[in-house]
Amino acid sequence: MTDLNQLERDLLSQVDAAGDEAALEAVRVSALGKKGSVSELLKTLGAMTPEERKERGPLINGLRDKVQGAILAKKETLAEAALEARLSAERIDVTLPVPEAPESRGRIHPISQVIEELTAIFADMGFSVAEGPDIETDYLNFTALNFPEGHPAREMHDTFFLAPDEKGERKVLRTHTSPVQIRTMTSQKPPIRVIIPGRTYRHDSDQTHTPMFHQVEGLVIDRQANIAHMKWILEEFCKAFFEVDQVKMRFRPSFFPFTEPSAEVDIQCSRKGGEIRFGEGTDWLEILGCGMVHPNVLRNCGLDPDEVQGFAWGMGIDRIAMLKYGMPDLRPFFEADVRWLNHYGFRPLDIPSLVSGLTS
Ligand code: 2NM
Repeated sequence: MTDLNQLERDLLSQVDAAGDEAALEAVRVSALGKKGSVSELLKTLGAMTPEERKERGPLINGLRDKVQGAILAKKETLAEAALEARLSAERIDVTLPVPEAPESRGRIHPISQVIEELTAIFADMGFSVAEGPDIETDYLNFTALNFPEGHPAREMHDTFFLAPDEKGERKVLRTHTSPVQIRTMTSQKPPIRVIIPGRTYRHDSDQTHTPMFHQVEGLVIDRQANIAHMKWILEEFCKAFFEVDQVKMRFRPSFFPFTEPSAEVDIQCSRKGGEIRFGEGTDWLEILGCGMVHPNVLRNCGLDPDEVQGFAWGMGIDRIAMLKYGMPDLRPFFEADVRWLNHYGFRPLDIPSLVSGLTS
């Protein structure tokens, strides 16, 4: 006859030794499965005499209950241990820095950022953006803009000249974005309100000049567009761009071939400890040139100066970017140094707008 005590000790120690759910299941099958040791014992009850059954029955059933209970308890312990192991394996340190996604790791160049900012400001005042080619004809870059042939101003611009085309026409790298104003005035009917941001070129290179630089020019042509309108637009622009409540501006008489009268514009600022602030202080800083469009320029574009008039202005984008973002040197702008771009660049998803803030 099977020694039930021995079998119980064996089975319970097998249950105890099971290291995982699979091992425990194997023990269960070997004891309580169809052909398991305990099941086989239960089957013997049927062939016993009533006396035998009275004695052995409770013992065998008791064994079955004990083994079943032990398996259940072990199952719970194993499940807890498995959960514990998983929790510690999947533990994360929430204080670790989150790696930036590839699409947000790039940086927007300060020039692009400033172009976006000033476009948002002028768009809010009803201006659209016009663009033109970097290589222009001598006519559009100079002649149409009232620079007389052979006038020293053409050389003053330190122009990069290109080989003449098949018609013998002299091409240049545009020295300002003004040729786009000519293109606009000849292709659109007034009222005209455009800004033209873009690359410009002059043969000039030192701490504050690079042979390629950026300008934004503006143009308004209408029946009665006048200097008061121009001063308001420029003042609103400066307040919005430099993000100050008030600016003082000074208009000094100047000369440009394409405007009459012409002015250079300074804004008041304070310089303390190498930091420039606008809207306060006693210093002046030149930031743009402007004027009423010369009647000859209007005529060159097929417009009648007795019918329409207007104003225009131009400023250096690189320079206002340096002023706004405290960048002391112009040269790294165009050196494509990723370290500089990581430091001074802007996040691609922080898009400037007057609603969300130019520099959120
Ligand atoms: C400046 C300053 C003053 C200007 C004038 C024109 C045009 F085509 F309408 F005549 N375009 N840009 C202008 C006027 C540009 O830059 C310092």
